[in-house]
Amino acid sequence: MSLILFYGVPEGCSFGSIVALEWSGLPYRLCRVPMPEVVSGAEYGRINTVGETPSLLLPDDRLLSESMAILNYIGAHSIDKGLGFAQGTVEFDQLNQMLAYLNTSFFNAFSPLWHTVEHELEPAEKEVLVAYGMARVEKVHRTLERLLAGRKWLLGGGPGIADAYFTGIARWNDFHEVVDRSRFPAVNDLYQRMQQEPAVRFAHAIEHQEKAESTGNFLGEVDLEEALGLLRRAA
Ligand SMILES: N[C@@H](CCC(=O)N[C@@H](CS)C(=O)NCC(=O)O)C(=O)O
Repeated sequence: MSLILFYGVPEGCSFGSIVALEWSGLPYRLCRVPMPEVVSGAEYGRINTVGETPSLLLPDDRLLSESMAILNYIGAHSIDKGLGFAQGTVEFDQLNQMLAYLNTSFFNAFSPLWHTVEHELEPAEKEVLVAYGMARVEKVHRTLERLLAGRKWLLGGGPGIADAYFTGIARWNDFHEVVDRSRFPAVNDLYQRMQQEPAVRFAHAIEHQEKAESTGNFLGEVDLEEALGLLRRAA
C-alpha cells in the first residue's frame, strides 16, 4: 500500500508534509480532513487519537502522527534526494533543530490568535490573547529574520523540508493580519520564493480543490471511508 497523508483544511499545518511528499518522489495518496468537524469526529479518531492533522498511513499499515515525526519519516526515506539525512549526521541534527523550532516556537506563536477565532470569548479576554499572540508572532519573525541572515533557505543550498513546513505556517500571519512581512526581508523573500515552487502550487491547489499538477508521485485522493476500509482490511 502507498503512503496516505491525512491533511487538514482549511490552512492546515499538513501543508508542509504535502510539499515534502511531492519533493520526495515517494508514491503517496491524500485524504482530506475538514476541520474542525471531521478532524474531531469518531471516524478520524481511529486514524489520529488526539484528533489532529496531519497523520500518515505507512505501507506497513502503521499510523504516524505529529508533523515532526511525519516530516522526519519523509526525510529518512528520501535521503538519496538530499531531502533528509542519516541520523547522527550534522545535517540531520540541524534539520531536526530547525523543525523543532518551527514546530514549537513558530507554530505555537499563533496559538493565542487561533484560540480567539475558535472560541467565544469575552472582549477583555480576546484583547489580551490578541495582544499576546501578536507579540509572539512579531518575535518569531524577528528570530527567523536573524536565522536567515545571509541565507536563501532555512538550511542548505536549496529548498528543503524546513522551508516546506515554514511555508504552511507562515501564511497564518496573513490570515490573522499580524506583521507586515516585508518588514522582515529575508523571511519575506523565502516565503515569496517558496510560492514559485511547483510543489507549493500543487499543495495550494489540493487544499482549494483546484486542478493540481503533481511533479512528484501523487497517486490521487482517497476519502476517509475508503482509508478506514483499507485499515480494517489490514487489521
Ligand atoms: N503537534 C501537532 C499539532 C497538529 C495540529 O495542531 N493540527 C491542527 C491543524 S494545523 C489540527 O488538526 N487541529 C484540529 C482542529 O482544528 O480541530 C503537529 O505538529 O502535527
